[in-house]
Amino acid sequence: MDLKSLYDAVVSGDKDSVEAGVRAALEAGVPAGQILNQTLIPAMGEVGRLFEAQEFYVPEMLVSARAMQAGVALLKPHLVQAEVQSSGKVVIGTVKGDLHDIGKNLVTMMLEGAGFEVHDLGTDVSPDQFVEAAQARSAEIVAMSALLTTTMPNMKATLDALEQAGLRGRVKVMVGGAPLTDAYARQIGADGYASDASRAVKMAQSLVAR
Ligand code: B1M
Repeated sequence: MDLKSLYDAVVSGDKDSVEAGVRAALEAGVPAGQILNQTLIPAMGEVGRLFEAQEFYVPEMLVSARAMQAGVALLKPHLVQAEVQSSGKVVIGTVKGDLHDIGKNLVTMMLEGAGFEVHDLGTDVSPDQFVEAAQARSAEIVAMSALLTTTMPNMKATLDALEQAGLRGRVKVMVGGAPLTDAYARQIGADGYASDASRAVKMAQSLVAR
């Protein structure tokens, strides 16, 4: 299967064809990062465009997301090269009210690949849950993802909760997700923003080094 067919399989939510396409591309020697960044992620962008154009509805979006996740699972061993020494402890989650987790899962995968110990709280994570996990895990970084403009303010609520718990002195906060910008991250008082999963690794490394 060529990469165009793989792209179409993600858009149409054909999970079996996505798995077959990813396997075939890997066997043909296409680098995992290229399959992810040049095919799977742009295909999800097209799904978003179709949703906005009201050609797709939530069920279609969900089926495409599941197909994408199946493809990502096959890429994972090729993207992640575990290091022996821990680079630092990260607590990650998608903020309260938000169920999007594909990007957050990619960030988790890449951080783990760079040697970070990552505790993933999943989706719809409340400020209190972030605070409790950061305390319990002695995390150096709290990492938050948001895909909805309506849930972005919950990043600020989490920063406030960390402040109130007296953790802002020792915990760095990084944020990301499609609607976020560096300016927004600064405005809410986050320590760092990354636009994609590999930049998230560089940001986490620089936050730990600070
Ligand atoms: Co929804 N959704 N969705 N959705 N969805 C978007 C986000 C949307 C832009 C679609 C659109 O209208 N074009 C729109 C948001 C509009 C807005 O807020 N302005 C939208 C909407 C409206 C909704 C619902 C409200 C729809 C409804 O019910 N009427 C609903 C909300 C549910 C909820 O969360 N409460 C909803 C539901 C869903 C599904 C459940 C069906 C499904 C999610 C399944 C899942 O995640 N398990 C879904 C999907 C799949 C999408 C789109 C199509 C794709 C998102 C995605 O996975 N992209 C999306 C359209 C789009 O983004 N173009 C859309 C691929 C992923 C790899 O990219 O997540 O951006 P992304 O992650 C990137 C970077 O952003 C970055 O790294 C990643 C890799 O490069 N990154 C970080 C992410 N987190 C980071 C954290 C970091 C650093 C970098 O540091 C901590």
